[in-house]
Amino acid sequence: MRIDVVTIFPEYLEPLNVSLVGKARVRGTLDVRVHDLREWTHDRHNTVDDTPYGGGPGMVMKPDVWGEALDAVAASGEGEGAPALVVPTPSGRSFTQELAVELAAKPWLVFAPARYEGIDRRVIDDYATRWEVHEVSIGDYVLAGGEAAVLVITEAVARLLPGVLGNAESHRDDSFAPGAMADLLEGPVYTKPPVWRERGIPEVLLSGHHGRIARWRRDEAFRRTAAHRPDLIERCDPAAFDKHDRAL
Ligand code: 6GU
Repeated sequence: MRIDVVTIFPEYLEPLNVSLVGKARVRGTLDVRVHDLREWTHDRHNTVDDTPYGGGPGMVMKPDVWGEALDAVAASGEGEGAPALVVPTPSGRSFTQELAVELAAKPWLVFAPARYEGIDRRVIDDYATRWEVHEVSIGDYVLAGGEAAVLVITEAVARLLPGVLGNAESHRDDSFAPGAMADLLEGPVYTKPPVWRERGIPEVLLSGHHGRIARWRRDEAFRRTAAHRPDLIERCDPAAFDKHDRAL
């Protein structure tokens, strides 16, 4: 997969050199290219923003600069087809594991994170006539810019690429992964030593009884979900639990 990021803060994307995403880049699974938006300015001050039409606070990112930048990035991938454009914005649709899976299937993503009050609307409207465009929010809070969202989305997508996680099974019980545990958060996990600060391990985990262990994990996941995310309990399918238990 190829990922391009156009930003006025290229340094903000340095974490893409670290850990899972950094390793995927070194191995060639992921081709990440970070570009400074100001490369496509023409004035002495490298202006990327201007005052909003209709008045109001803040500044709006200029369409001409973004247009040149996105055209140049697209041209650098001649023959690869059109990329999917991802625009992080608090007014986008919610980023979910489902969208991460959808984006992980694309050969090429271009991220356009905004600062200030956002990008001139005509940019999104223009590219949407030729490219697939996803306006995405990573949660119900406001960040100073979309760069942190690019890090979040890239990590969620990269770990789904074939060969990036050491163990394909690692996906299976993920909170929000499809299957019998869909819509449940993961319960607690334990490792050695068996006693730490006088705290032991739940007996069932030492029993070697795989069916009982799976059932216990499901119950713990349910308990945790009810406590932290009652909204997810509403969505879950009791028939999936029965099927899960019959498989044990
Ligand atoms: Cl994607 N951008 C900004 N600026 N704020 C956010 C966000 C994105 N998602 C949630 N809050």
